[in-house]
Amino acid sequence: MRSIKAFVIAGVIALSAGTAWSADVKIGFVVKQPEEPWFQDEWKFADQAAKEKGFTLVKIGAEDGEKVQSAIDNLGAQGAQGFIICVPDVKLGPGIAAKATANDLKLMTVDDRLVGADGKPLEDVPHMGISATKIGETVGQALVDEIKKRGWDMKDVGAIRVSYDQLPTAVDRVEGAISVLKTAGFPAANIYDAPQAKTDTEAALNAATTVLNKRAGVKHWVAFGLNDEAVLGAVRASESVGIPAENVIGVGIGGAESAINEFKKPSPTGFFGTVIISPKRHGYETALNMYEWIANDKQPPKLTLTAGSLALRDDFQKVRKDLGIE
Ligand code: FCA
Repeated sequence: MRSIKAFVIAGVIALSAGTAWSADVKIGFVVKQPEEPWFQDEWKFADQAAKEKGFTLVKIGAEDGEKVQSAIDNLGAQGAQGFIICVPDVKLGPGIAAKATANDLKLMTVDDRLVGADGKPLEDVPHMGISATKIGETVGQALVDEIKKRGWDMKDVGAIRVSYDQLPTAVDRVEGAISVLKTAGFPAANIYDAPQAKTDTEAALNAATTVLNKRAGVKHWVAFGLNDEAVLGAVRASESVGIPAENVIGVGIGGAESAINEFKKPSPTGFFGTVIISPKRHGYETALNMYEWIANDKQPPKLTLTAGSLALRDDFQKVRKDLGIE
């Protein structure tokens, strides 16, 4: 009798320890630009994973290296077991990895992959990013198709490469676009670099305005960059210098609210299309991977690259529907 009772009690303790465990899991989700719709969406989907699995998600915006450092210490102090991060600067890689280890936190990156002192990716840190070159090529192809459709002579077209070359995924994206443009006969000399100081619309607007002012004689323009914000900046710049919308073809990457709002405007702007990428995979799946790692010791894949789908002003609703997005 006694032993049965002891057995039952032991069972109850084991059970309650098991249920307490998932509630004890705390995961950080740190992003470099919390105001950007893409990151808002990532957080939204990470929250969904937290709700489903019953863990706590701590969302932190960290726009610079110092904020990243204090975010990690903060997560450590509140007893989190791991975090997912999209860093403001990939060169912070070794410092972030060291700080995570010091705080006994598991580390995964999303969107932007950490690099070491040699500029090579930190391959031990599990990462989910977009298939940047391929998605850039999709952008380039969309531009080429539309240039042809409008009957523009490529030698009369200028291309704004809104660039952020300190970020490898940004380089891969724009170079993907450029390779397709060049193969289609677009003159390399007509591609103008517009380096942005930050990856937001305002910085892109400033960078593109400089290019447009220098090349005031160019009639037709195409624009591409790291994300929708970059291309929106270039489109806003073209408007501010008085270039009619029909003379501009901008194709972004993202497909979040900033792009959708643009498509919904009653008269078309130069923002012609976007390659829709998946905040659900980047938010929900990374959070779930981290949870499995902490709770069940299941290692996340070292590298996952997600795909994109081209959506134009005319068909974005259908593309979103096909992708299962509202
Ligand atoms: C980078 C960009 C974001 C988004 C993400 C997938 O972090 O800055 O806008 O495109 O990659």
